[in-house]
Amino acid sequence: MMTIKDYLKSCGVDERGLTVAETLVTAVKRISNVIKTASTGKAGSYNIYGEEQLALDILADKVIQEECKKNEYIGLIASEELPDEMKLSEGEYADYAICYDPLDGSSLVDVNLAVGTIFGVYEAKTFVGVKGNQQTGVLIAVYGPKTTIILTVKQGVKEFVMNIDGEFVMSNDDIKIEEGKMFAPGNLRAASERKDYMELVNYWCKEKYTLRYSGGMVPDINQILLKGKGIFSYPGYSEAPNGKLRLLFECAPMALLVTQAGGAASDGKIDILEKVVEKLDQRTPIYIGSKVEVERCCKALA
Ligand code: P6P
Repeated sequence: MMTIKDYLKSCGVDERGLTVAETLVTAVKRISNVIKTASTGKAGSYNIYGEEQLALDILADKVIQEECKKNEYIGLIASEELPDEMKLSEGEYADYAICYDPLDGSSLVDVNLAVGTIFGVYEAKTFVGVKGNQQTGVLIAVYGPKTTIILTVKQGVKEFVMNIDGEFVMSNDDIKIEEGKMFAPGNLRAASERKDYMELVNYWCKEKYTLRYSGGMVPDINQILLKGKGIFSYPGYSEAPNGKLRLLFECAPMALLVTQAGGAASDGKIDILEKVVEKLDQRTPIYIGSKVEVERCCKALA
């Protein structure tokens, strides 16, 4: 059974890159354990988005920081839970920059639903000014009945499952997104004031699309990747003109995975991977999944 290291070596990833992947996988293993045992109470603090942080958010962020600080090739990190990017090293080899959402949808742990971690990997000295298509790789973890990792180094998309020994072995070597009637309509509250969104959701309903929405972006898009079809939408509206999801930490990494699997991702006008990160906390509307469905969203919602 192919391990993550075997696969990355087969893609030509060098020794430095292999250690970066190992760092992220170690963090995932630790977070997977933490979720099962730690308290899910509130941390009594707030992130820069004004969202109350849960003890798990802080714990997951701490785990990732600890692991990244051990790797001399990681010079910069940025976390959805931290106020700004953080330089870890000025070393001449510290070329890697890791941005991450340590535990996306953490409040879902309270009701025992799946959550995830999102890592975007760049070779950069700051995240300001990057575009999603400059990511050299993306790795997401899905903490569900199984702990799985889906990753790309821009040579397609592969899934690995954590086995009884805590090792990740390849479980899907050909993730492809085609077309199909499945939808994950986020921010439905926007339909109350946006006629265009109400009409689009009505279209999906009238056409008997299967509804698959959990409230967790990672498991919801993981489902589109593994089922090979579907659309996840999260538009803006008067209270949040650019929606809720973050370009750097959530949308750009997920866009690279889905695009690499043959799907698409747009903000309604331009490809998510072409959007410049002007601010680390920048939000963006996102329509991501099967190409035809993304085009449908762009036509209906632009
Ligand atoms: P809503 C979770 O809090 C999250 O950031 C994403 O994982 C998810 O897609 C979205 O918010 C859910 O938002 O408006 O449905 O609660």
